Amino acid sequence: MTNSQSTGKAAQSADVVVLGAGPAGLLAANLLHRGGIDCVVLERADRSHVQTRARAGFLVANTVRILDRHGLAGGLHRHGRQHGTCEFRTAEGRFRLDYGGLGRGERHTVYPQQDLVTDLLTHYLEAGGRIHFGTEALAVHDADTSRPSVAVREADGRPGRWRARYVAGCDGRHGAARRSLPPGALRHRRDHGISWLGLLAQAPPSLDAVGYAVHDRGFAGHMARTSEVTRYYLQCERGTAAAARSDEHIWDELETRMYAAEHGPLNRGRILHRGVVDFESDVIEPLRHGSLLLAGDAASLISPSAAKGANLAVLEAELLAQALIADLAHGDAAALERYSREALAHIWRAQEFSHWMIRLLHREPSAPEGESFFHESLRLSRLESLRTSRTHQDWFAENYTGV
Ligand code: RFL
Repeated sequence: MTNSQSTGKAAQSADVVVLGAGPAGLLAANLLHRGGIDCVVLERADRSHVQTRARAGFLVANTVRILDRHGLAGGLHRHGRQHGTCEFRTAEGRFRLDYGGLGRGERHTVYPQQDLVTDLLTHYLEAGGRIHFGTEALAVHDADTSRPSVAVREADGRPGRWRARYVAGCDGRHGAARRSLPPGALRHRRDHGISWLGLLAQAPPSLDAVGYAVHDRGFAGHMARTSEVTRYYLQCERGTAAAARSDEHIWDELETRMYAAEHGPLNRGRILHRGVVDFESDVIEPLRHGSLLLAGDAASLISPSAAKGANLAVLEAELLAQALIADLAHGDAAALERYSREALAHIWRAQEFSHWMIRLLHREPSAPEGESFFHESLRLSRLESLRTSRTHQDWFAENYTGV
């Protein structure tokens, strides 16, 4: 389709059209609007869906610094909780790492993603920012020109079109930005062959640490969200339906894998939400395709094993907004190329650590018959090194709390 095809409605316009109102899109829009750039956010979902979608919770220190720099961290300082300990459990016993006192001495702030999104949205609207909910981007056209456009389905179901100078693709892994990439765009992809059943439970945390349990039956994880809500993870077979197990069966399985008999029972409660995450990672390269730029999950998908996705989204959104402002307001035409290079360096660092965590926490799923003992022994040795080596612990802490 080309620009000239009629949609039956006059095209609307903005210098930057931002696709998606997740952490990446909303932070970019806040900074662009503040930088005097005419921008609009197009979001497929309605406002209440965006503000209640529970996903991430662990924010690294650099994310807090970025939000602080722009006066957007009020909510997380008021309600977020500092977190600096994780506990590894195995059949051999358990050990704790006070990572807040290791490496660079940085901690996590636990603050639910939906609250961060709500804060970013509130700031944006109060500053007079434009956003259209219920507006689905269908495709980005003419990204190889300086006058791209976005075909949309508007909230009333009618087709529409937005013209722009740049399109910021922050619409996640299934968004229109990825679908509109030119044929030459590279997608470096890895399927780890591992899946987690992610659970959100109406139950107080059961330990004052992130819990990582390595068990013969598979991985189990515990992460506090608030004083009343805890996230749990259970490794599951690929293709498992999220609803397949009863709440009771899930709690029994969590207690088995977290060695509750040895280390104490879990606080049980109603399971509020469950969803299966297949561990797939990918990186789109480059992140600039003419007038279309990618950030957040649209740029790179990262498994939740190291809790990096939302943190990368925030980092990339700041870099992208700064590059767009440099280009549009100051004529620095090279800024967007620099954005792609710089963001990719951060993405690959996070991918490497996330991949390392996957290998630490799971049996090697593709180990050929006869090699599983070898892989398993390497994994236990890796854990033992983490338990005993201060150098290894510092390396872990630096990567765990960084992006
Ligand atoms: P989002 O948050 O997916 O937002 C994209 C937005 O785009 C909209 N959209 C469209 N809008 C218009 N037109 C279209 N065609 C559209 N298609 C989609 C969507 O409705 C949505 O509003 O992407 P963004 O901004 O890049 O942010 C990425 C993060 O959300 C993601 O990486 C994290 O949630 C990953 N993640 C975690 N990251 C962390 O840093 N720390 C954590 O503790 C953490 N825990 C997690 C996680 C992800 C999880 N799941 C569900 C995969 C835990 C889980 C279970």
